[in-house]
Amino acid sequence: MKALILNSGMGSRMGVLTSEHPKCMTKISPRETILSRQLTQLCDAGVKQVVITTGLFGHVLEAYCDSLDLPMEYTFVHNPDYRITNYIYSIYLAREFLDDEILLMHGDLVFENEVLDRVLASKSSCMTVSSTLPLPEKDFKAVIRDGKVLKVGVHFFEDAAAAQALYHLKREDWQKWLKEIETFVATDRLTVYAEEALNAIGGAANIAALDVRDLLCAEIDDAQDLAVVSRRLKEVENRTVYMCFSTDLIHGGHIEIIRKARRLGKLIVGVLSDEAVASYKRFPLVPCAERMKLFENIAGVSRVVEQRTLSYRENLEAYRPDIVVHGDDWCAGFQKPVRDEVVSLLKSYGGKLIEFPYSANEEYQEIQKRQRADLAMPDLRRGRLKRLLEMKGLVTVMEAHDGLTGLIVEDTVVHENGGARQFDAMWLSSLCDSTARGKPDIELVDMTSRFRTLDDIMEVTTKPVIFDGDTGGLTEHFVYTVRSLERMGVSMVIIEDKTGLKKNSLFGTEVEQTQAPVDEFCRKIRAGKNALRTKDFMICARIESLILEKGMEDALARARAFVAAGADAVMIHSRKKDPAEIFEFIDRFRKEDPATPIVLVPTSFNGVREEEWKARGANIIIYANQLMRAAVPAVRRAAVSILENHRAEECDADLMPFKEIIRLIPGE
Ligand code: SPV
Ligand code: MG
Repeated sequence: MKALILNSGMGSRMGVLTSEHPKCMTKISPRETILSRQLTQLCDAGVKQVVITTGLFGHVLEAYCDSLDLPMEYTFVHNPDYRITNYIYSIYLAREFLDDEILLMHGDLVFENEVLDRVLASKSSCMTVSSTLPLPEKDFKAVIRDGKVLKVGVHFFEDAAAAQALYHLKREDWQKWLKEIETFVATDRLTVYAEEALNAIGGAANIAALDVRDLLCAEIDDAQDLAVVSRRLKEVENRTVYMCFSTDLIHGGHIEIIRKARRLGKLIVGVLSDEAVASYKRFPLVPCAERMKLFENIAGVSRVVEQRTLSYRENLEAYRPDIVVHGDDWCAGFQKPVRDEVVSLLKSYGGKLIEFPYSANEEYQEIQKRQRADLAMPDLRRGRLKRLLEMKGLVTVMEAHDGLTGLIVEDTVVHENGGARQFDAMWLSSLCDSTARGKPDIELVDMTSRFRTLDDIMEVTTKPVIFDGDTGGLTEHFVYTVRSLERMGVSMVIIEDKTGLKKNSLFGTEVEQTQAPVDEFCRKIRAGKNALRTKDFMICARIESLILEKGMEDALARARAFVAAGADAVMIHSRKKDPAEIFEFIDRFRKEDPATPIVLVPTSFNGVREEEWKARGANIIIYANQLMRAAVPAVRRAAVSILENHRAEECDADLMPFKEIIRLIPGE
C-alpha cells in the first residue's frame, strides 16, 4: 500500500508560522512536526512508500523529508499551479504513481496511532468520521447512510458527521474516484475539493464511515487549532498502556504485539510471577526476575513490573493504566473471568480495553513444543521440586503408574475464579506400580522394572517426580538406586524405615513388619547423600512409627536423627482417619525444626484441605493411589456389563471414545 499526502496547499491561515516552510512542517510538540509525526507513524505501521504532493516551499519539504532519515521511499510530485488550483489537481498530477490501494491524507492532519491502525485494518475502503464531535461549521462533514459515506463536503448538515480527510481506499474504489477526478480536470474544474468528484459518482465508490469517536484525529488550519491539537497530543502521549506476559521465550509475535501496544501510549509490561505461570501453564524455564530483565531491554517498553496473580486487579489498581491490551483469545475459555474483571475495573475509572486479533502461529507453537521438551530434560526437571517448594510452600503431588496416567497428571488443569490449579509433581508409588502388574507391594517388583515404569512416565511428561523407594533395599544397593534416579532427573526418593520383608503401610500392624534400627537407617541416608552428584536431588526419610504404633516420641526421635543424618525431608505416615496424630507430629516437629520439608500421604486422613495442611506447616501432599482406585471399579464395571449383556452396547455410554483419549497423547 502507498500513502498519498497532500501538501501543496499554501497554509496561509497559519500566518507567520508558515512564512518559511509549508504548513506540514509546523511543530506540534518539542520533538515533532505534523509531517515527521505522520511519516513516523506510517513507517511504524509498515507503510513505507509515500507520494507527497508539494507546492510552495516544495524544495524545503523535500530536503526536510530527507533529513528525517526514515527508511521510506518518497515520490514528490510538484504542483506548479498550487496558487490557483486545489488539491484535486495535485492528485491528478500524481495519478501515475497511484495505481494501487492507497492511504490518502491531508498534510495538516494529526491523528493518534489507534486511528491509523484502524484505518489500515479496515477490510473495505473507509473514511474517518466522528459520531461524538459536534458538526463543524466550516470543515468537512460526511453524509452517511447505512454506514456508507455518500458525500463529503463543508455544506452538508443532514445525516452528516464530522469527517476528516483520512481515507483507506481499495484499488477498485480509488480508481473510480480517480477517473472522475480526471474528468473534472479535463473540464477545467481545478479549484474544487477532490471530494466533489467523489460526490459526483454518487456513492459508486464503496467507502465505509469509520467512526473514531473521541480519538485524536484533527486538522490544523490556524494557530488556535495548533494550540488545541498540541495539548491533546500531549494527553495522548502521556497515556499509559498495560500488557501482561507469561512467556519465558520472547519471539517475533511478542515483539509485534509490543510494537502495536506501544503505539497506544507509554507501555507498562506486567510479567507474570513464577507461581502464577506454574499454576496455569507450566513451570517457567526462566525465573521472573530474569524475564523482567528481558522485557526491560525491549525498545518501547517504558516500565516492567511483576504481576503476582492471573488476576490483573493488583496492578490495575496500582498503575491505573488508560489502556489494557490483550489478544482477543481470552474472550472465551478459562481466562474469561480474568477478562471480565479487567473490563469492570477499567470501567470503574474510565480505562479502555483493546484486544488484538489472536492468530496461532505454527512456528511459535513449534518453539513452545520445544520448550516443553526442554522441561523434561533431567537437569531442568530435577531441581524444579526444590524451586516449587520455595515458591509455593506447599506442593501437591499425584500418583502416576504409566505413561497415560502421567499425561493426566501433567495436563489436568481446573479453573476457578479466573485462577487455575494443577498438580505440581508426580508420585511413582510402589503400591500402584506393583498392583498394575498384579503383584503384591512387597518389593517384589525389582528396581529395573520400576525404572521401566519411571522411564515410560518421564518420556511423556515434564513435571518433577518423587519416587517411592520402599525401604531403599541394602545400603550397598541404595547408593546405585540414588545415582540412577538422580541421573534420570527424578527430584526426590522417599525411603521408609523398615527392614526385612516390607509390606504396605496401609496394613499397619495386621501384618508383621519391622522398623529398621535408627542407626542402620541413618547410615543408609548418609550413604545415599554421599552418592549424589547434584544439590537438586532430595532424599526423604519416611517414618513408620505411627503406622506400627510405636508412639509419637519414637516418631519425633527418628525424625530428629534422620534429619541429622542428612535427610532433606521427612515423611510421617498414619493410617488413621482422624488426622490428630499427624497434626501433633507437625506441631511438635515444626517447633524444633522450622525448615525441613514435611511430606504427607493423606489417604486415610483425607478430610483436611490443602490450605489447612499448609497453614499447619506441611510442605508436600501426595495423593498416592487415587487414580488407580478410580480406574479399577470403572474397568470392572465394563467387564461385568459385557459379560451380563453379551455385547458392549450397554457399557458404551460410560466409556470415553478413543478419539478423545488420544487427544491426551502429544503429537496425536
Ligand atoms: C505407595 O503409594 O506405595 C506408598 C504410600 O508407599 S502408602 O501406600 O500409603 O504406604
Ligand atoms: Mg510404597
